[in-house]
Amino acid sequence: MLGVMWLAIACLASTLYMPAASAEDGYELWLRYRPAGDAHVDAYRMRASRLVAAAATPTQAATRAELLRGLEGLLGAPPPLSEAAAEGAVIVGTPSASPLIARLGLETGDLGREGYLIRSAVIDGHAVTVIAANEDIGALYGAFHFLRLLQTGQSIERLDLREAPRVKLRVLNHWDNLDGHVERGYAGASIWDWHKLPDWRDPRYTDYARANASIGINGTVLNNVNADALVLTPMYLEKAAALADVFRPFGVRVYLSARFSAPIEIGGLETADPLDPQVRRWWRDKADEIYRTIPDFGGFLVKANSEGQPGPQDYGRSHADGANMLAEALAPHGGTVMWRAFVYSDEEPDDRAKQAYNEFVPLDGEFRDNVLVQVKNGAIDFQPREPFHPLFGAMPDTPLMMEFQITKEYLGFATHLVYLGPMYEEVLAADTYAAGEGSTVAKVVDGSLHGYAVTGMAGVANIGADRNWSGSHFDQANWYAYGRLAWDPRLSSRSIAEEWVRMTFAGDDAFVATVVDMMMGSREAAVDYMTPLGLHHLMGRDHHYGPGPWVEGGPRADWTSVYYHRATRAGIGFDRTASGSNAVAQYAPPVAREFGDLETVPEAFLLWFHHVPWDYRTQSGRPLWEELVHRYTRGVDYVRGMRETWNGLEGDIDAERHAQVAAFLAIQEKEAQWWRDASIAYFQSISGLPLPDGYAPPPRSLQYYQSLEFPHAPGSGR
Ligand code: GCW
Repeated sequence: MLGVMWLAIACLASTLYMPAASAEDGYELWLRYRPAGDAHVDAYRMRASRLVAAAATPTQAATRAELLRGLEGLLGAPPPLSEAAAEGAVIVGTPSASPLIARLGLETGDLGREGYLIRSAVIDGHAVTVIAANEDIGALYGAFHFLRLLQTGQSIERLDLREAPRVKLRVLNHWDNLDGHVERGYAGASIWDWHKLPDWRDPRYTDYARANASIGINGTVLNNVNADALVLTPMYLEKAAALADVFRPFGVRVYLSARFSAPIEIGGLETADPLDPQVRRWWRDKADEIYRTIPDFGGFLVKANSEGQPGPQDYGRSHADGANMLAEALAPHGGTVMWRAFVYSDEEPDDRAKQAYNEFVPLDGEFRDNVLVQVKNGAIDFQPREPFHPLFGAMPDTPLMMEFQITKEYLGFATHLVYLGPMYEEVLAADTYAAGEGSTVAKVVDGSLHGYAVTGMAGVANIGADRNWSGSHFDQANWYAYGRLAWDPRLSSRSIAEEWVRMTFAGDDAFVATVVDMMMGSREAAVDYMTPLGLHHLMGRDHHYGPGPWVEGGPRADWTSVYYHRATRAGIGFDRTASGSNAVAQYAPPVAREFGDLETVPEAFLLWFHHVPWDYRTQSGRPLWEELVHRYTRGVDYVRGMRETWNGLEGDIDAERHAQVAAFLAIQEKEAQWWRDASIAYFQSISGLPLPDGYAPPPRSLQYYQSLEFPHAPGSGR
């Protein structure tokens, strides 16, 4: 009796004090599957009354499990499984695994390996929904799409959807070191627990793969491009293989960053010269060994002869020589080399923005078929805004893949709410004019412009061991948007944001519209309070936290701010026209003309391409100096507005996430103000001009802002 009582008390205590089983800590990302709104539940229940889904392969099992989990969450109970068609059944699979789907004789030829269709159909007189694909992985992607329809409150009647990815390799790049530090990571330590691998496979790895599959990401580079050769030793390959096993059912392949000098460091050779037969042999043997351990290994990502990394130029060879050697080793196994074009040298006096183009364009057509050249979206380095990289469109015979940064190295780390969708969209929609009007960057990347056989997009991950994965709730949207755009670079960032808000926070239409509007303006606001009018690379030295427009001196000019803004008493901006570095000439003639002419250059790129006097009249009619101050101030105002808006949404979502976002917005406002004040104080000290009327002066002296130090800012390179 006493025992029973104790049990009862214990149960009561546990219901009272146990944290809610599904704490709103962000762990579930956009896969929360909370109950669908009343308006839809009945219709959804009728259309998803049972599930016909095989589970004979790991991918099929994952697909079935996800549908059961999702439908249970959304509709209150998992639908019963069945083998036969029945009214309202959801039938998922491939013609070879599902006799019901085979009977429909669907046209799936154009869907490829990863595509799918979702269609309302009638089988044996029963209205059903079919999710069909050629391969299991396509069916999994289709299942996630179907769940997304429910999560976003859309109708599932009369469906007729066909989807296939427009880009083949949709890859995350983790800049994770083997010691757990994440370079430019703001979400805690690396999620890879190398020390406990391969024996301990954290369940989190499965959720990572699910999340990626839900947005179509099909590859992951596990380690930093500033690579440690150790990752290629047997001990680490075993660990990588364990991760590959977890990811495989979800269609996510493992890649590794390869250090070019690995043959010396772990192979005992005297050289890493790509034309040396022993070196070539070493890489071939290494590739064979890797594929014995990881049969579906994706390939290598390489940062060579960039920022001190070893590379083929150490031996007087070209990037093509280096890439082709690795490509040759991987080719028998179907692997790919992703060779980065992020190269620049302090020994090269030319404008840093021009160097990648100068080095790579002459190599067009010299790379093996299984090499992609991976190009950052802009020519400098993931700045809040950059014009598209001039390499896009300039290498018709070499597949170029896009490299976006998801982690916000230059956009406020984890605490600033900056939705990057509009930035990605702006770059993808930019017209290179490489083959006449309409030659957008998206068409270069998806291969349609030059007929590339392989295509790819990479995103530098913002994922870490933080419970919410990305360091903040809103940074999850950037992971999401990257994945969706890698699948289809033509999507609109607004529609992606809408989907994400509905899935992540739910809420009614008014809530969604308010939050989406807030997100859509957030990137422009960051540009305003950090680097308006085409300014760039003005952040604190090394850690890149906060403003540092005064940064000068040090090991190399192109790591300073003064190199980029070139402000003097007379004016400001980097002259990249014919009278300056002539970087504009790297663009196709119509673009070069547009950017090179003060009359036509978009104001957003004014100081990227032109050096102009402080009294230069901008489009608003304000002189440049006043326009700068105006934009810095406007950026801070936008953040203040986001704070107010968000505070007004209290009660619309769970208190837990609301509170953290509110707290982070307060940090953002403080830091936006800091960026504005410090930048104005600095540029005023150069221009010598009075502050325009109506603008608050910086509250502290320039010396104060310059004296701030942040020795332990997260994410530093090492
Ligand atoms: O953005 C810069 C970063 C470095 C990074 C480098 C690169 C991995 O500041 O931390 O190194 O670019 O992309 O290689």
